[in-house]
Amino acid sequence: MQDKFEEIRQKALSDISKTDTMRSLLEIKAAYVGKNGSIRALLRGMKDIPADERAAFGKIVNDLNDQVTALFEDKEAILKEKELNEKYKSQAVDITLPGKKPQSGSLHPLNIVKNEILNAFIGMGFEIFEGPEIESDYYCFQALNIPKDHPARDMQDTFYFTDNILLRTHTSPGQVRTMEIKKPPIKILSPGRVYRADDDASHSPMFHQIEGLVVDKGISLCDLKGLLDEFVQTVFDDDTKTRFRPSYFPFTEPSVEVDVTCCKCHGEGCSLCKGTGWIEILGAGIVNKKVLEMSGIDSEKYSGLAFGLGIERVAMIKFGIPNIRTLFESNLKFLRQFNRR
Ligand code: FA5
Repeated sequence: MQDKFEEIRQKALSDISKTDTMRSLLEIKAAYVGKNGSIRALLRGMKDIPADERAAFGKIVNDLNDQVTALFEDKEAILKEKELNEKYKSQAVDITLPGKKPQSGSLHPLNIVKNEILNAFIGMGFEIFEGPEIESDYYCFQALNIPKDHPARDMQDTFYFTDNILLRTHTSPGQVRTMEIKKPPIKILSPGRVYRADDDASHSPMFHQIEGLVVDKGISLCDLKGLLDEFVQTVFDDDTKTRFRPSYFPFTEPSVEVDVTCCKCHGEGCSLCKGTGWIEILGAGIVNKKVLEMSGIDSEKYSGLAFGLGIERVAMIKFGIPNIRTLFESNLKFLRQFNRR
């Protein structure tokens, strides 16, 4: 019997030493110490052993079971470590390789310029008030002293949903909507998309404006000029010059247009500035008393200044972009130039 036990022990030792995967080790383990394994079979045979030898037999079989189990545990520990080392090796990172730069997006040039403009004015105490893109005829025109059939409507032909509902042509309705709900002193900016039936190198059917409105006691053209000069100094290069031209808007009186020197020719005259050396960036003026009154502001007590500037124009001048369409084409080669990261 002793020989048989020794034979099982030796066979187990040899099987275990030949095994080099966890899976086959578990299979062999089951064949020896598992429920149907050969050592368990010995224990089951105890009933055939004479009673006086049973205790000694049981002890020997249990010892054998412990020894073989210990052999399996040792091998299991070795194989586990081997598997772990292989896993580490296959997942190892070569830290000497150069890093892979992750692709990152960046702000669109129009957003860069918009933020710069807003920040310039926010620094002067302005708040932001946004109005709707789909507007009524009343807010877009009538409340701004542009009655139906007024010739000034021709300059802002737009896209109508019905006779009275349209895509706004400018951000100036923001002036009226603010004055209706806010009492002076008022100092707001109203940025957003606007739409017109326009299309050439410097005009797009959809573009962005920022409206500015200040209403308080004693606001004059001097305040408007000082404010816009300060803005141009903050947003453009030091050598950019400003020009104020008399103009006409039904909602301001007097009205001006502000030009800055052309980015491409620096005032010499080129195709971008149509030979004038100047590019218009905004319209402005002193808020017409009729507009103040229609919006519920006492025009005897208060006066206001307003301006509306085109973000695309400012971007074209700042970055030297000759055609407005470039800003809407989603050309990555163009856009990557503005990735400041
Ligand atoms: C207006 O829209 C007035 N609401 C501005 C204003 C506000 C005047 C408050 C007085 C008081 P204008 O049509 O000139 O004005 O447009 C203002 C600016 O928008 C222009 O100077 C130009 O920079 C830009 N702009 C106008 N049309 C286009 C277009 N089709 N594409 C791109 N930019 C445009």
